[in-house]
Amino acid sequence: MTMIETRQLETEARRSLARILPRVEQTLRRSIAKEPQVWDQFTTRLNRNFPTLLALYADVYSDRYDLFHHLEDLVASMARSWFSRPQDLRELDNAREQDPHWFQSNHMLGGVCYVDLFANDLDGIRKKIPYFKELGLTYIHLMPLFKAREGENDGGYAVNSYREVHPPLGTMKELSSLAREFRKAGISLVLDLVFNHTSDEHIWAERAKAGDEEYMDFYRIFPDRELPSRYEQNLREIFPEEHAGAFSPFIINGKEHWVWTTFHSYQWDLNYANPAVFNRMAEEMLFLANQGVEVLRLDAVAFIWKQLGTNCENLPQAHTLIKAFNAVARIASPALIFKSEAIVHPDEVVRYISLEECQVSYNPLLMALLWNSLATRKTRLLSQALATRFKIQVGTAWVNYVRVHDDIGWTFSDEDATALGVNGYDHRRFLNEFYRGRFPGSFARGLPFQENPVTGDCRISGTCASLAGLEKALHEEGEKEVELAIRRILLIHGIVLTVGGIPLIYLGDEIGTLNDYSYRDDPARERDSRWVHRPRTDWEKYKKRKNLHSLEGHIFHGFRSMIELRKAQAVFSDGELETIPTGNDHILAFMRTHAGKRAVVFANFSEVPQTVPRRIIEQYSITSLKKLHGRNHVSPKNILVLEPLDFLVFG
Ligand code: OTU
Repeated sequence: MTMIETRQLETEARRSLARILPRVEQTLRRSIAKEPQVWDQFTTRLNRNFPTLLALYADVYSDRYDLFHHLEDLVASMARSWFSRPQDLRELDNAREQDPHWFQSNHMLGGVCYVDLFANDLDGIRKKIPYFKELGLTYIHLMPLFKAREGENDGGYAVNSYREVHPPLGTMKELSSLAREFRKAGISLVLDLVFNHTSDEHIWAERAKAGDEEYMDFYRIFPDRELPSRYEQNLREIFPEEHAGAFSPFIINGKEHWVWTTFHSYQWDLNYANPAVFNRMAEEMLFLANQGVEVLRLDAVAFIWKQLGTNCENLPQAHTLIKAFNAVARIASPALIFKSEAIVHPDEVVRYISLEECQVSYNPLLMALLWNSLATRKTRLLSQALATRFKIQVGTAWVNYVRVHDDIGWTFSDEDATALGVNGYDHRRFLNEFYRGRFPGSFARGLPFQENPVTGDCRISGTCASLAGLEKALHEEGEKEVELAIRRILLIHGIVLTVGGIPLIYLGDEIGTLNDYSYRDDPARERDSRWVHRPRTDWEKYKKRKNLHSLEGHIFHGFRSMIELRKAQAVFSDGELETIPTGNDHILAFMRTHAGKRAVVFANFSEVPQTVPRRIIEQYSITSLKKLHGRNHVSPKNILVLEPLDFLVFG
């Protein structure tokens, strides 16, 4: 934007606020009289960020004759929300504005779990805070806990109300006091903002079903198949096993209509072409922020804007809307940051990451390529990805993980694979065969998810331990294979803990939890294999974590020693990563640098010993570093042999 455009925008913003603020002030006159300083805080941040918000909002909605009405409505919502924001969160706002990179510290460690599966309810989660502190968590993502439809609800991603906790789990009051307890324990609460869709039982959808035109315009509803069929010519099918295409039939006002349902039929995509949808979802976002949520996981960000003739993923307006939500947060909940959930081509994933959009993002490419390296025992794709796709905007951070509640999708770039002589389509077929345990010599026990016989697409479900070979080893093989499986679990988590960014552990993986096949007996879950890796926590297993002779203790001890290593070394906070070309395809090697400190990591992805070439030892002066983790030392002749599946750190 040129200087003149900026000045024009600032003038426009000032004029708009001059018209809007007196009316908003009038509606809040009693609150302002009671807390004038709170109004001053609000107007200070509003004046600072409104030009940005106005530009973004107008960019999407400038064709609306009622733009100004919706803009005023949005400012009023932000003002009301700011006055409702608890004082301790306003103090957190100030602290985070002073320390905007708080989440880049090497002390950060994330955990994710379902409230009911991990500890029955919110009170149960509260009682696990001592365990979260023992593990070293500073970030806890509680899977969707909002009031959801009964029966099938996509693991809570079909939300009936963002204002209520799903009754069996507790209440919103309990959630906000839990968030306060987490903060006292140095743990940031992370929740989902499921903002691409609501359940078909959300009040907005109920009103639409009753034929209320205002709420029918909250969704993408068509009177016949004409436009849906045209859209579908370019759309991906996300849940083909549940319904073909991206639309589902519903009777509205006694007539059949077609509703946009990217995911399950009971998940209705919201219509962000309607500014009222943006404004209402902004209110839900600020409501959750005022409960003490510090990071919102923006679910299915890629899908929120639709345009005929495109694949309706990752469109420019989707980015503009997320930046507008970010600007709303800067004004009315400054401590809040966004985590992008875009499981798409790596070129697109990185476009969601910036201080103005999503400050942090899942790193699905690293996740997929860690499993690729375990299966192929080769690290070229992984090393290439770290060298060419790991660096992101200063001040932002990856959330690095080996798996979460979802399926594993092979989202590497075909162009990158071709550059290494690998055919992307064929290689995905191999990986799906391997992780289903159907490829000769596979150690994995995973299940297919949303297999699409037409396109050949398939994703994989499974816990870390079952995909890494522990399930097969325990049931069919011996001690040696059990040890190798444990090393695979620790190897890929070791990389996640040292590569940079926020490491995220699916809770249960730190004690080697295996697949749970009981979901097959539950009619609401039997068709979704992702429930195989969402087992109910076995606290008897957790009790063994202190017994080093137990399997759980062996794995837990391995996690704890790597977590302590990360927290002890500032070099593992933000900073640089440089891949080291060892010339040995079985070894991944990289150097981390930060504030004059450096650390070198070697990871052997094969089940046989591998030697690091002497020239590497000398070129990177490894002998001048201390060995911080792993089984072997550098020999006097500068020879370093990595044991099978070993993970070594020098620093
Ligand atoms: C997300 O999923 C959630 O993580 C899934 O648990 C939900 O089923 C889904 O949205 C609908 O809310 O948005 O970027 O492949 O990995 O749909 C893609 C299935 C998503 C999920 C994918 C992902």
